[in-house]
Amino acid sequence: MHAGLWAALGPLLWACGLALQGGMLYPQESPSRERKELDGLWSFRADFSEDRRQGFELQWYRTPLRESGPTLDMPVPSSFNDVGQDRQLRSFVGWVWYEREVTLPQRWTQDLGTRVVLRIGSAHYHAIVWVNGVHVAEHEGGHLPFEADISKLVQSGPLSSCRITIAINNTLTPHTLPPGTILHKTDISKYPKGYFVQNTNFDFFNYAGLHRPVLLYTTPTTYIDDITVTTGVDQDTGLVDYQVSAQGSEYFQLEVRLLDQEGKVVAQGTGGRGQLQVPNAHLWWPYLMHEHPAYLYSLEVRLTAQTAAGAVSDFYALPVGIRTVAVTEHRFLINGKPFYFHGVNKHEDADIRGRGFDWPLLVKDFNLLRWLGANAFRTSHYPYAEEVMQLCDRYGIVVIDESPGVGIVLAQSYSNESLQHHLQVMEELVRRDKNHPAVVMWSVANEPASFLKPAGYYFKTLIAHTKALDPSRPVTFVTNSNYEADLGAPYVDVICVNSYYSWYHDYGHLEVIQLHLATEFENWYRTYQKPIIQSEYGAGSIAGFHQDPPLMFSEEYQKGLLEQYHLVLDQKRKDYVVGELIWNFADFMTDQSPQRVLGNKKGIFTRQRQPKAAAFLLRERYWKLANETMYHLSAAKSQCLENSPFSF
Ligand code: GCB
Repeated sequence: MHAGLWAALGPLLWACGLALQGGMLYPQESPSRERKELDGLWSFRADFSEDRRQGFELQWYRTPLRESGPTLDMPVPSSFNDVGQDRQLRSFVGWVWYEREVTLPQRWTQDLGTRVVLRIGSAHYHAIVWVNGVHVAEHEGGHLPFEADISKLVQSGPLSSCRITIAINNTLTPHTLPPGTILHKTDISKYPKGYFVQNTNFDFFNYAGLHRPVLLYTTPTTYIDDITVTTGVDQDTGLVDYQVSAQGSEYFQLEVRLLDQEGKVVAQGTGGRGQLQVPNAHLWWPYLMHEHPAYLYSLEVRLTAQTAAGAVSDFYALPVGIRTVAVTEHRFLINGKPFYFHGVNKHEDADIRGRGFDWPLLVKDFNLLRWLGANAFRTSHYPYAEEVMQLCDRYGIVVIDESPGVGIVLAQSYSNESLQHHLQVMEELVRRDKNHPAVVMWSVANEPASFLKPAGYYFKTLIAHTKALDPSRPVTFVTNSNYEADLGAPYVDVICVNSYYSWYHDYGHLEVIQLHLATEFENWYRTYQKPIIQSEYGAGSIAGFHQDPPLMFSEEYQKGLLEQYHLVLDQKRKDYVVGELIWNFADFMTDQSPQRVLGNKKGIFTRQRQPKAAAFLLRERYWKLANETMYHLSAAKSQCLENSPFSF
């Protein structure tokens, strides 16, 4: 949080039971830090008992899991749903148990000057963690990291290994994000005793498990806990405001150095906060907006402290992109230049691994984004893995960073309990992603029932809180409401609107799109005078289905629908439309329903990342948009040609 604001708001947030303790710096190796990844096979058991609580009653965390019953091998990271052949496990709702024995380096268990931390990148949804049978952490929320300092546990005995047990429950309630409800079917003439199903109001499969890397890392016992960087530009000088906090001792010194990509020190400072000035700074530009996009400096932070055990040092290097973001009545500006989002909405979703993090998939997706000429995506509908955000920084792919606030449609989900949780999730999200130059806007929700009465207060509070946490970025939520009924719209900086003309209504009638869309844009702009992003639009198509004249679900219909949208977008982007994000990058899995054919087929790529006809259409359009609208374009394009493995 910005220092001044923290001073003003901190006590208030604490009073509300909010404000997180400690930072959440991405674990990295440095001369003072080590890490040990725990990816691979874990032991696993789903608790199929009627109330799903047998694991707690029999204390499965007390002894190795294999001693309390049969276990399965479960890969981490991965969703547990699609790796097996068991239909009941695929749709399981309740507690599942993961366990892993880890051998620790001797130094970690014997050197009392070493702090050992267990970090879980994401456990969907509610997780409880034990180490050697001792409770060490509990976390709610399926898409953000959490940690436990386990030094005392691993340093207290002769053991050179530890046993990590993680119980995870994917049950959603009206107060979780996303919300959901459990429906008990009590008519025993039709359903077995105790039968229940989970209902949700979002359109993706509720994958569960340990979705992101689990790891152990070390720091010294006096350590750099958090770093916050915001950047500005004054003519040719880059301004880097930094704030560093430390834990473990009150007596320490901090030194910071900013290095350019050649390793040259361009600015330095001392103390916990300050401003670094970088003459002739290389700015961080989005992909296709500059001949050298995504320039990253490295902020090297060094802590030194005198402790009872002697001198201690800690080092952390944070990538820093110097850039500014601003919103006017009709433009979105990056480094003072109009920026037009031409990109996609994604999901973390793939065959077999479900929502599990996977490097080959990640690299493939970024190669496809660059092939497409996409300069942006929205993390629909939850925060993505930290490794994804890091690649966005490195490649210059601009991000609208969305919370898991999707499917907020029940009145109960606007209660104070829900709001408090949503505020907490925004804090966790901002804490994790605040230093990524690629993140240019926060999205607090997707398609909430923002016409319901409590929505006005809810979004006013949520957006104000997010802005207080991070005054350097605009805030929005994504709506599909009518402009007149939307009670949250007055509080957003940018109107992000989803529409599905000629798909969910006027089926097959592509000819109505232009009028519908133009009227809608005009209404929103006249009412709010804020820039607009077409944050979703699209049509389903089944790869290989062809029909001419186009019929729904053919590749031709998907293409034809996009073309109609593009005609209007081309008109309105001259005025106040500042972006278009296709729904969706790739086909993805959903719950089963008569509307979905093995998932949602609105991808321009298949789930296996092969292009449909629409991908070629968009590729042509995005490169054309880059040519027309981007700053210093000719230079940018030749640079891309040089650097890219593809021919454009
Ligand atoms: C939407 C939702 C998205 C759905 C999409 C669709 O408005 O935001 O989650 O998947 O429509 O395909 O219906």
